[in-house]
Amino acid sequence: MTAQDAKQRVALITGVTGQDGAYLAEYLLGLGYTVHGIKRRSSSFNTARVDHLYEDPHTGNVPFLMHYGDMTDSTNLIRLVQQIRPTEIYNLAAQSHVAVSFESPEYTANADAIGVLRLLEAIRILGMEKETRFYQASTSELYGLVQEVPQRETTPFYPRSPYAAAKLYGYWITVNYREAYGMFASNGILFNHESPIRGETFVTRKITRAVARIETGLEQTLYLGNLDAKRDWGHAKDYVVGMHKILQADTPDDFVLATGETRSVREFVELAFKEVGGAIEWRGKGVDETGIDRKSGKTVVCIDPQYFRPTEVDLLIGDPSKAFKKLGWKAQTSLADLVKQMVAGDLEIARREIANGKHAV
Ligand code: NDP
Ligand code: GDR
Repeated sequence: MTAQDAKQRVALITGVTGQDGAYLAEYLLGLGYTVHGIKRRSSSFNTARVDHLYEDPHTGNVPFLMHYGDMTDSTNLIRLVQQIRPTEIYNLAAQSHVAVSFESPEYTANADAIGVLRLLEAIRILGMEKETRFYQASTSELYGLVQEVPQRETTPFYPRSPYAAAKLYGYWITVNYREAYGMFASNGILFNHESPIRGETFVTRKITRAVARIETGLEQTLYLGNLDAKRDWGHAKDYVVGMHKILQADTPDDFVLATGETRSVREFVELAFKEVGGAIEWRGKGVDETGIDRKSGKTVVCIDPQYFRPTEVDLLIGDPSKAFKKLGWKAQTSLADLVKQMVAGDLEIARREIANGKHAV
């Protein structure tokens, strides 16, 4: 790509205030794109992850702009696509929490399923099918109940939550618009990816945050649900590179992005405590299982059944070989390095809180 090409590239990112949106915006700006992001109206600030990218538009032509919008509002999406005329749309916006989708299934379907349709229709209504490439944030949750391991592009789907069922619609409507209208519309089937800016209620960040807070005395116990679930965890920074590659391919297609390795939640807990010199010894079984830190002799992990899900996804492990062969994409960060970065980030936050007057329990 020449510098001239890059100048004319305009990306629209939905979900720009989320983990992936922030990393992708930064990555595309680095490539010379003009990046537009959609943020939701909120009663408090919700742009912390992208504030460092912001420049005052009054100062002239700035490469990063944000607009209010919502995946549940078609008129808003049509107007934004019309104004921005993006050459690439990355649809990352979603109610992305699996457990929350059991509490808010209808809203999840509206944002995560019909929201995809709204964006695809916006492209079609505006006659931009040949002008705009479309990326859909599909997920390993589509595989759900284990049919085959490792999971690849041809593995049958079996969703296990309202979130996964909504994402299934998003996956297939993307394929359908590609086939029906010749659109460059592709799915990235991404396995779990984490980072120091991961949302605090996803299990990895919940663990690293608790480890930091226990280590600094701000908290005593980490409450978790199913410790046996296994996930293929990578670093979000690596995965946004894959999203971009998917839209630069010669033809639209669907790709698994994963590391090819899997670990249990229990193993993740052990790795995180190891970062602060701890060593977890597990005692008991089921809801009575506890984790004792040999370093302090204290019970630092307990089970709280409220975190169990009505239906669980037991084992995810992806086969990223198609993405490697066709796009040259490969996960770069090891799990050990990811855990190290996340614990270090959360220690910094905990120490800042203490410096600002928060007291240990
Ligand atoms: P986050 O939860 O961090 O971010 C989700 C983003 O979507 C936020 O910007 C959020 O806004 C926005 N959003 C939520 N609902 C709406 C709505 N109705 N209208 C407009 N924006 C909305 O998710 P991630 O960054 O981790 O994930 C990005 C995408 O990739 C999601 O679609 C997710 O389902 C999917 N995915 C994620 C994986 C992962 O492991 N991270 C793996 C596979 C797929 P706000 O900040 O205001 O809440
Ligand atoms: P997941 O991520 O459901 O895989 O979806 P999450 O981190 O929420 O759960 C992973 C596994 O950990 C178990 N678990 C707990 N989970 C949470 N959140 N909190 C707990 O206390 C807890 N205890 C155990 C869960 O039961 C589960 O098995 C993520 C999201 O980013 C989706 O948007 C994305 O599509 C998929 O990853 C791929």
